[in-house]
Amino acid sequence: MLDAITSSEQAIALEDKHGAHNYHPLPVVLTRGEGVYLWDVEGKRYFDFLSAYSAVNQGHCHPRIKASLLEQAETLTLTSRAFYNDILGPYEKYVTEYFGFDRVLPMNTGVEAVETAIKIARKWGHEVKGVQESEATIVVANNNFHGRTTTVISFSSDENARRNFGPYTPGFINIPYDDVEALEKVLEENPNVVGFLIEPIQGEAGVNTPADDYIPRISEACKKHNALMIADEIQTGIGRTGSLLAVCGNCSCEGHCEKQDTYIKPDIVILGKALSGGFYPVSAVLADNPIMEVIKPGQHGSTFGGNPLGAKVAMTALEVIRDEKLTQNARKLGRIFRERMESLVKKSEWVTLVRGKGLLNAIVIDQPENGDVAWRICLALRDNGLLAKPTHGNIIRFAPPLVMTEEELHICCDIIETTILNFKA
Ligand code: IF1
Repeated sequence: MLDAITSSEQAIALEDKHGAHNYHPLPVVLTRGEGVYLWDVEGKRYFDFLSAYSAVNQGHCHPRIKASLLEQAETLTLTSRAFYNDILGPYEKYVTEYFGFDRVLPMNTGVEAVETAIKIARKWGHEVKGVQESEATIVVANNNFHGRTTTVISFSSDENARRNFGPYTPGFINIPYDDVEALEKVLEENPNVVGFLIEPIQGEAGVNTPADDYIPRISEACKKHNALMIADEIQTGIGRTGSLLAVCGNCSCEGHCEKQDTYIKPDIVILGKALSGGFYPVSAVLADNPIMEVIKPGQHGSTFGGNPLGAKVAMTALEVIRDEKLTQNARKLGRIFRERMESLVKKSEWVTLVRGKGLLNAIVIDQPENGDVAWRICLALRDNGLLAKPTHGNIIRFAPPLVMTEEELHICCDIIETTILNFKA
């Protein structure tokens, strides 16, 4: 029988005793979510400013996605890909048209989709580009975050995520982020480079936002050297940054926006998180025929990938983004949020900088190395009814669900401002 939780302490104690200690959560125990709100087990209400790391762009327990999940759960949940099902095909048509690619390869978690993209790029390199077997090399950026598998942590620069998990997977070259010259150099020197795996904005690194021309210039460099541009849009994609994909640049049209001149089309796009609105792990790799066709039957797959429950949920989650104009809302509210934070930077001794795009933003806290000011500000924000989490010690990421209203956003900015202006070290 499941223990009934009656207090935060009890829930925290149970996790502490029986769970692996692979996380250090902010002490708050949540029991319910609706839209932009979360409630803890004591009944206190919070504004969610993390959105489960951008997985609930559509807001918690979105009624349309919930209805879709319940309906499909009563009909058919899993067949494996040994047989066809009647939801996968319609979903594949929908998601490829939505993002403007020929084909999709459905997976479950984000990192599985990253692994899938790496496998596709390597196979393409060996079979199409003509790189000698086992020589395919993928370029990645320093301070990347692409997930937790042994291959993906092999090219992480986060020692905590990497140390003692070796031996590491070879075949990756790290270069500085937001440095086109470094990419051009590595492409010129290494004919075995088959792809450049990149986050259009580095989430884990603290919403590290590159120069405006970074994305178009890396796309050009990849084209010139016949290497695939692989965009990890797991965190930045699906409306979060005020465009459907962060690589869409300054366009906030409702679908894929190939017709816009600001749109850079990567060779491979990786999606996860908000693809299901937080209901279910659904991820996807998108590419056009000349690339995706290197994968033949039996060469890649997953028991749950492409299951009818996930496919149905994903289709509805994407419809919600479009129908509720959440991309456009993220763009509008993001501008207001950064304006409000800019004014806080001027008023507060603690906040030195705000950066980001759409509703993926962060403030930088002026604190000494190994200080705990940002952590304690997050505890104070929690006490004042707003949940956010520090990253890299002194950076606080702010990423509310995209269903927030302008009025709610101002209330949240008031909470952040009051909390920080009243904060004492
Ligand atoms: C954790 C951060 C966010 C991602 C990008 C792939 C994945 C992620 C760009 C893997 C996942 C997560 C996972 C979560 C913490 C988190 C995170 F703080 F580490 F950076 F979101 F900001 N590519 N991001 O951001 O997707 O396999 O997890 O579905 O604790 O690992 P996944």
